[in-house]
Amino acid sequence: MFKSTYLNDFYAKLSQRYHDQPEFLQAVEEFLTSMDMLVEKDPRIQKNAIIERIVEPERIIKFRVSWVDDAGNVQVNRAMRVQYNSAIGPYKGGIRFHHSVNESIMKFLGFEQTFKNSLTGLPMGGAKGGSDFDPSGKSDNEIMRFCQNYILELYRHIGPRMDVPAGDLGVGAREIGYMYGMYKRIQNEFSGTFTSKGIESGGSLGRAEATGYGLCYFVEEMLKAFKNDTFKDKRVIISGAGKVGSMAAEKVHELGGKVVGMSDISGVIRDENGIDLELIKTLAKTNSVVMDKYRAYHPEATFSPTTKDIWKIPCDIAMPCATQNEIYLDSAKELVSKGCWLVAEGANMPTTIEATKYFQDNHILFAPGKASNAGGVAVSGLEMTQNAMFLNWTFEEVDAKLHEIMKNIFRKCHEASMMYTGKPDDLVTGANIAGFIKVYQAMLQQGV
Ligand code: NDP
Ligand code: 2IT
Repeated sequence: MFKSTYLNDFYAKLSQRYHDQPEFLQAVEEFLTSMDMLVEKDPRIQKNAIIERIVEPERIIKFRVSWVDDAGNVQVNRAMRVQYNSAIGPYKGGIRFHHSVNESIMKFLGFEQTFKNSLTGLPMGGAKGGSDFDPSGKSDNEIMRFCQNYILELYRHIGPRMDVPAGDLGVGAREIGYMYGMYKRIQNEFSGTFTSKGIESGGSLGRAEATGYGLCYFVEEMLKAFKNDTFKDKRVIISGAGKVGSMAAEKVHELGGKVVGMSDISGVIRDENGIDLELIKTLAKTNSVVMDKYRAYHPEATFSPTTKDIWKIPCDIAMPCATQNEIYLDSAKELVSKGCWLVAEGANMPTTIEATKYFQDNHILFAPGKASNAGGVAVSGLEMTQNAMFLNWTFEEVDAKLHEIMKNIFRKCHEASMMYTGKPDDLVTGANIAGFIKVYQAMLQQGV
């Protein structure tokens, strides 16, 4: 599978040990493919067991969360925090609430977060946490009680210089507010231990927009470098109408592109006039799913209840912004056959390894999530800075810093791609190597 026998032996053992963790193995396999040329060139990697160490989380904390629902019944959920790597800064990464959360998913996310955070250039280690608690259909009070009980255990393991959680799938400013409120009560200090907080609670302006906007800034750099082009008049499709997808859509429209398809768990809307984002925002205030309600206001649009039908819509640019493994090989083929020529991941690992390879073999420009969706955690880093300094930057200041960080991430990936593959556009390899090097150097400096 890999050119290096050392990596082949290592991966064979890893896949035996973690045979029941497919998402984790997928993320590691993708990463190791980029390590092939590096381990050959630099024997210190093998000698210091850097790969063996970087692939194992430093610590996994697993716990039970018990809470009482509105009907008075006691409910039990499973939760964990994976503190992956602290070589370059305090553990940092989101919290996910979704029924699918398990150790495999938490580990793949924490692993990728380590390199993503390194790419931002800010001093943040990698982590991820979550629970199989599903906020959809729960009352506000139930969500508050769950979040408070979750923190009753997690508070011991986090802190502004230890581990700083944030939002992710199923966790937004409301959930962060309840968690931070409980944490603050227990610790009796306003330390900003969480990011993506509400603005009044010490959050940063621009954090809510950061992942989606950052994704578009990254794509702008790709368009400029590889096509001497811009978003103007490009047809874009975006899966997921959550925090990342909706903000990406907003920025695409602002930059002159047209979002012609969007999805959520209820299905896919295709609107050749451009998706009505104001309507989606209004519907989202009172509905957990919105796409199935869109046609009542825009009968000219079409709807499909099958989420993967989004990849059948002809487009120039596809932005998967929902969840892992949304684009399998069949959808990749569909996209390419309908004329898509750029894919940029807003979600974490939304493209399978086979689909990614298909895009690369067909010369589709491809932006890997650990680089293209790093804007969210980058502004989380800026939120930590503002909290530490006890001041607030304006939206324009934060957005300008985000823009600069995304340009830098693109430049690092582009340069590493050129240096290690001889190709300018292998951003998968570029992101893996550029993200790895800083963490690796810090691990060498700090000894075993
Ligand atoms: P949200 O919970 O805000 O939104 C997720 C969206 O995806 C919702 O619209 C949800 O629909 C939809 N969705 C979930 N599963 C599917 C599916 N199988 N098909 C179609 N739509 C689906 O999460 P975020 O926007 O925060 O996160 C989205 C992705 O981006 C995740 O992979 C996350 O890890 C990643 N990410 C998030 C960052 C952040 O700062 N928030 C930063 C970097 C990456 P519904 O509401 O109907 O369930
Ligand atoms: O996947 C991600 O980068 C996030 N969910 C954001 C993490 C953060 O700490 O802001």
